[in-house]
Amino acid sequence: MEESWSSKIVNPYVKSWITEFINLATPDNVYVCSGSNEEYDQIASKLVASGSLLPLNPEKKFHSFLARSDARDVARVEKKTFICAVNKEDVGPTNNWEDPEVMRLKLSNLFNGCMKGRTLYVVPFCMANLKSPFALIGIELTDSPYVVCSMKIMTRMGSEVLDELGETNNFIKCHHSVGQPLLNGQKDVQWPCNPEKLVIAHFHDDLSIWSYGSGYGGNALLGKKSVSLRIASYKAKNEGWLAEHMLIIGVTNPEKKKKYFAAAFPSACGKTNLAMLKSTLPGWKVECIGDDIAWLRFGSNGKLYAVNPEYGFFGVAPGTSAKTNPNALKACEKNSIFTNVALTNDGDVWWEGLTECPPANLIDWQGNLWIKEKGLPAAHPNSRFTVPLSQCPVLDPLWDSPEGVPISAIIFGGRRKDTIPLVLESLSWRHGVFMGAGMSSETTSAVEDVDVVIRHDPFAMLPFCGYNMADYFRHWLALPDIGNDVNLPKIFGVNWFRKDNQGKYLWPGFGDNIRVLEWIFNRTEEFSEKSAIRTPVGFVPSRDFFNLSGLQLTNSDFKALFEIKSNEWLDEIHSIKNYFEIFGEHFPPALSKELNRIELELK
Ligand code: O2Y
Ligand code: MN
Repeated sequence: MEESWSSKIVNPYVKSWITEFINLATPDNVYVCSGSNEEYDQIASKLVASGSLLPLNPEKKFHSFLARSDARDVARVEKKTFICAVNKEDVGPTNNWEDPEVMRLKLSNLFNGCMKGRTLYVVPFCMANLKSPFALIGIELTDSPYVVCSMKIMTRMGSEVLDELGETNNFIKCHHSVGQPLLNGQKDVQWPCNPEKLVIAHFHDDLSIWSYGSGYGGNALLGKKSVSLRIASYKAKNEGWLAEHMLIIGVTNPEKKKKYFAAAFPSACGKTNLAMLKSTLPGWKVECIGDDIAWLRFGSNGKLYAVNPEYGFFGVAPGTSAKTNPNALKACEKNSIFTNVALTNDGDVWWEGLTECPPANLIDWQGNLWIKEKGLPAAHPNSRFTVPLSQCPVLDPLWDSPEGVPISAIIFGGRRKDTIPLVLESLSWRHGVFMGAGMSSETTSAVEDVDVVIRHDPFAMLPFCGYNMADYFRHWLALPDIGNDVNLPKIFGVNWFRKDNQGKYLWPGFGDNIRVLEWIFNRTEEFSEKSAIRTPVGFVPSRDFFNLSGLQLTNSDFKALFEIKSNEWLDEIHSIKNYFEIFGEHFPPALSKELNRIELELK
C-alpha cells in the first residue's frame, strides 16, 4: 500500500504529513488523485455502483449525477465551525473559539482510526490559476469519493499542483473525514456522515483545517469556504490583501466600455443570479468571473485587482429558473453533480421554482415518491448544482487571468423590505467601510418559516471571517494606506427587495438589475456630479439619471424605492450601534465617528 502512494509524492513535507495522517486515521487504502477526467469517471462509476450517485438521463443532463445526502447533513453548520488561536481575542465575538491544544486533542481522538475500511484520497488542489501571484495550494486528505469528484469541479485539482508545489512546504493542510469508519467488513451507507460529532476547525498557527463528520458542501469541500475565505482572510490581513465573499462581474456599456465590479451579498440574496445576469437593457452586457469568492490585491498601479479562486459553481438550485437565471440553467446541462434535488420520471432533475408546475411522479430529495399535498418541498431548500465555471455561457474572457481584473466598484447588498434604498453610493471610503460593517439581511427563522429576522452580517463575511471581525474592519479602513486612495474602487449598497405598504416588491429585479449597474457604472466615470443627490446615508440617483425606460414604474414607486426615511434610518443606526458594541476595544473609532456623523445629520 505504502509504495504505490508514496511513489507519487516526491515532496518530503507532503510525504511525512501524509504518513503521519495515515498512522492516525488508518485507512485501508491510499490513493493520490491525478485530477484526470478518466479518474473522475472511475470514481463516479464506483459511487454509482455503491448507490451513492445516480446517473441522470444523458439526453436530459449529459454526463451528470444526482447525490442524495443523509437528511441530517444538508448544509454548513456554523455552530460547529471553529477558529483556533491561543488568544480568544484574535478570533473575536462573531466566531466560535477553541484553544488550539484543546482542539488538537479532541481532533486526534476523533480522527483516530476514523478511516478504517475506507480509502484515503489525497487531493492536491490550487485556488486561483496555478500561475497567478494569488495562487494558494492546498492538499485535502479525505475519505469521501463524493468530495473528490466535487473538488475536481470546484478547484484546479491534480498532479500539476504537486509539480508546482515542488519541494516546498507552502501548502494548506486540509484534513477531512466523514467520521464513519467501516469496521469488520461493515457495509457502507449511501451518504456516510457523523452529524453528532461534527466539527470544522481552522488553526491560526499552521493554517491547517480539520473537518469531521459531514460530507456536505462548505463543511467538506475545504477549498471553498475554509481555505478561500476563513484561512485566506486571515492570511490576507497579515499580507495586505483581501479575501472576500464576493461575486465578480464584467459590465460592458453600449459604447463597449467595460468595467469590473465585485459584490458581497449574504447567502440567499441572489448572488449567483447577479453574477450571470441577462440584461434587459439593449447594449448592456454582464459577464461572469465568479459567483461567490473574490481575492483582491493591489496592482503596481495602485488599483485593486480581483480573481475568483474557484473553478466551479456550487449554486443553490431552488429558485433557479429561465426567468431568474437562464445562464445557470445552461451551465448545468452537462458534467454536473446535483445534490438533494428532486428526480423526474425521465431521469432529469427538478426543484421548486424551476417550472411553475411540478412534473408528475417526482421523486423527492430523499428518494421517496413526492406527494405535493404533504406540503414539503421536493428538492431540499439548500440543494445544489456543482458545475464547472467553464460551462457558464456568459463567462468573462478574463475569468482565468492570473493577474485578475481591475475593480471599479464594490457593491454591498442585502434583503431588506424597508429602510435601504435600491442603490446608495458611499460618501467616502470610510463611509463605504461603514456600509459594509453595518450590513444586515432578512432571513426566515428556522423555527417559524414566516418569522422574519434581521441578521447583521458585516461584509457578508459573518460565517467566513477567519479572525476578529473588528480587526477585519480595521484592515478595510487601512486599505487606502496600503494602496492608493485615488485608485480605490467606489463603494455602493443595493437592495432589490424593498416593498411597498401592501407588501409588494417595488423593483422587478433579475435582468432589470442592470439598470442599477448602469447607474453604478456611470457613477464611476468622471462626469457624474449631477447624477446623484447627497443624503446623510449616501448618494441616491437623481431621477433623470436613472434609466427607467420601458419599465412601468410610477413616480410614487420611484420615490418609495429611493426614499431615505429619517425615522427608519435612526432605528437602523441604533441597531447598528448596538451590534457594534459586541466588538469592544477592537472596534475601530473611525467607524464610531462615521456612525455619529450619520446620526447627527439625520436628526
Ligand atoms: O450549505 C453549504 O454547505 C453551502 S453554503 C454556500 C455554498 C456556495 C456558495 N455560498 C454558500 C454560502 O453559504 O454563502
Ligand atoms: Mn457564499
